[in-house]
Order: sequence, then structure tokens, then C-alpha cells
Amino acid sequence: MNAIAPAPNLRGDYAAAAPDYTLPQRHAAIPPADHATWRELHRRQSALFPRHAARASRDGLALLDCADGVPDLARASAALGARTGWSLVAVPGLIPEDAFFAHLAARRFPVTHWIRRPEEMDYLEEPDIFHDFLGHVPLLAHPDFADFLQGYGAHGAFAQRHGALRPMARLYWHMVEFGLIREEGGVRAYGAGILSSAAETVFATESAVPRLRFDAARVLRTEYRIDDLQPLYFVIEHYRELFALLDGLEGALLAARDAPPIPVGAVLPTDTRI
Ligand code: HBI
Ligand code: FE
Repeated sequence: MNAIAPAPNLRGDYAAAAPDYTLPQRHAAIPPADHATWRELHRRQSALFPRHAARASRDGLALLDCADGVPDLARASAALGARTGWSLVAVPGLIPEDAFFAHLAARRFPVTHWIRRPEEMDYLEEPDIFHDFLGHVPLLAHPDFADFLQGYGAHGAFAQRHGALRPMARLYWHMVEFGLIREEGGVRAYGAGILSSAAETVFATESAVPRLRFDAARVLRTEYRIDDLQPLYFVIEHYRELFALLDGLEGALLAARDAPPIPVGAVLPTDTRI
């Protein structure tokens, strides 16, 4: 049991969770109103996918077939497992880094079990099941991204031991939450923070906001803000670029830990705009 939440003011029931912070989803007990909230959120976001979402996100969403209501994590795990070996576990919300990294390293993605209230359709501070599932889970069906995220989790203990959690969190933020990819038709979104927000899905892909060529060392030093649209985005060409950075990640984490941070939104002379 975890009597103490990782941070105050989180709404999940942390006392009901196991030591690894998982709890039963109890899908059959989800109230009809929550299913209605899901259907509305899914309807609005999936309408933006054909034009703005990366092909891997669109393919993954099709595989998950989840328009009808809050997804059953066991059913989604079966579909995902057959593709890439990932499974989903229910958690009360944000969990401590060590538990989060351990799940990723075991190819388990923690999904918050509750959904936002109707007055929070456009924005809430904590991740809910809509963000975690519709934003993150589709990409787990892509083999290269799936392998990257496991490897990322496997480096968590190193980052923690060496005081490099900031660069580790920046990598997750810029590339897992707010990453873009260049495809035939233009720049598309695959990041979960983008794809779970209608406003940011359009803003990140169509506005004049700086979109910069991905550079791992640069990303590891780049500060971010959590309370507004991002002031810049990084663009990959292929998910293999993320997998490839795992090779030198330990050295890169230490270098980024010891280098001055790059301020939020700064564009440098060495950056390449896409
Ligand atoms: N817990 N459920 C959940 N989801 C996250 O995205 C998450 C987390 N705990 C820690 C965490 N993210 C961050 O520290 C990342 O930077 C790794
Ligand atoms: Fe997220």
C-alpha cells in the first residue's frame, strides 16, 4: 500500500495501489458518464488525426479500436502484446520516477485509470486515461518506438543514481510528449501531449512556431514549460533516431547534467529549422 501520494493534490486513490503503484482497472464498474466523456474526447481528437497525426499514431489508434468508450486495458494489452509485446497497467495517476521507469523497462505502460470531468475537456494538469491512452498507447504499436521506450526506462536507474533526472525528463518531454516527425505530406505529431490536445495538435503542426531538427544533446539540455503550448518542437525523421540515441545515453546524460541548460523556447544559431 502507498499511503503517501508522490505529490499532494493528485486526485487518484494512491492508498488502493500495490507497491508498484498498479491497481485493478475495474472496467465493468466505469460509470456511463465517463464513457460519454471518452466518446466525446475521442470523436474530437480522432477527427484531427488524418491531417495532423503521424502515420504510426493513426495506425496504432486503428488497431486499438476504442471509439465506443473508456478502453478496457486488458483488451488493449492483448492487441498491443501481439504487435510489440507491450502491455498496459492501471495506475492512480503520476507515480514516482523509479516505479515509472521500472514499468517502462518491463514493457508495461502505466495508464491512469480515471477520466477528466466534463468541465476539463480542453485542459487538465494531471494525465488522465484520455491523455495516457489516446496520446501514448498508439505509438507502442510501432516496433522502433516500442523498443526506444523500453530502453529509455532501462536507463532510469542510472539517471537517478547520477543526478541526471532533469535531462532524462527533458528527453521524455520533448520527444515522447511533444515530438514531431517529418513524413511525406509534411510535419506530423506523434507526441502524446500534442495528440491529446485539440489546440496543440493544430498549433504544433500548422503555426509558425519553431520546429527544429532533432539533436539529442540539444534536447537533453532544453528546459520546458508545462503550463502552456510549447514555444518550440523537435522533429525526427524516423523513430529509429530515438532508438539510436540509447547507445550513448549514459554519457549524454552526464554531459547534459553538467552543461548549462538551454532556456525555454530559445532558438540557437546552430539549430536547423524544419
Ligand atoms: N507517472 N503515470 C505517470 N506518467 C508519467 O508520464 C510519468 C510518471 N512519473 C514520472 C514521470 N512521468 C516523469 O518523471 C518523466 O519525466 C519520466
Ligand atoms: Fe504523457
